[in-house]
Amino acid sequence: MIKNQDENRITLYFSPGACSLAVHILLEELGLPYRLELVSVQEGKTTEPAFLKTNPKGRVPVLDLGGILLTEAPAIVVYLAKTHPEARLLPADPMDQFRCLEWFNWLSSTLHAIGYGQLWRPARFIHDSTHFNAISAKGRDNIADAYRHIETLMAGRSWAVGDAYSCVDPFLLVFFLWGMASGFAMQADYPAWSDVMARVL
Ligand SMILES: N[C@@H](CCC(=O)N[C@@H](CS)C(=O)NCC(=O)O)C(=O)O
Repeated sequence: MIKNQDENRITLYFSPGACSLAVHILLEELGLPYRLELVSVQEGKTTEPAFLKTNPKGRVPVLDLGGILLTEAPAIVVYLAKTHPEARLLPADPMDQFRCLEWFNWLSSTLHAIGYGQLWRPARFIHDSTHFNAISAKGRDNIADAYRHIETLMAGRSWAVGDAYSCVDPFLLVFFLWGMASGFAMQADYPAWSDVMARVL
């Protein structure tokens, strides 16, 4: 049994603009009752002892399912998709389901943890602060490489996976919005991706 029996007790720990946005979108789409717990990344709240008791990894999102805690955005969105099959947030075709996992793994690791980690959190990669700018610059290049790849994958598509909206699409929106916030020319340089994201919005 994976379905939470008490959907009135869902709490999303989130930070505005963070990857928790993908979970937030899906909770809204599913029409589930939930409460929000703000843990501002900008204000360093994810590193405070009170929150580390909830998630020792010091990251949002966390979904509290009435006492059962789930972390990692891809795990949470797949949980929501699997426990609400009527919403068809995961494709029916098994190969397309693996395609979703392929997207999640690559977005979380290569783009999020490495690319954006280097750009925004160079201190995670080296102690010597004199190299921070160089690491951030390399992060920007890595993000641009990943964005080019996303654009290639999006060419001629309406949605990221298969022929319908899936839980991958709002996750991709997070990285699209981060691109806008980081000065990438999203519409001009990534028109196919922009079209899919306009559909998501
Ligand atoms: N692998 C995690 C990454 C979560 C993550 O890095 N969240 C960021 C916000 S997008 C965060 O909480 N950062 C807090 C910090 O860096 O202190 C996931 O996919 O949920």
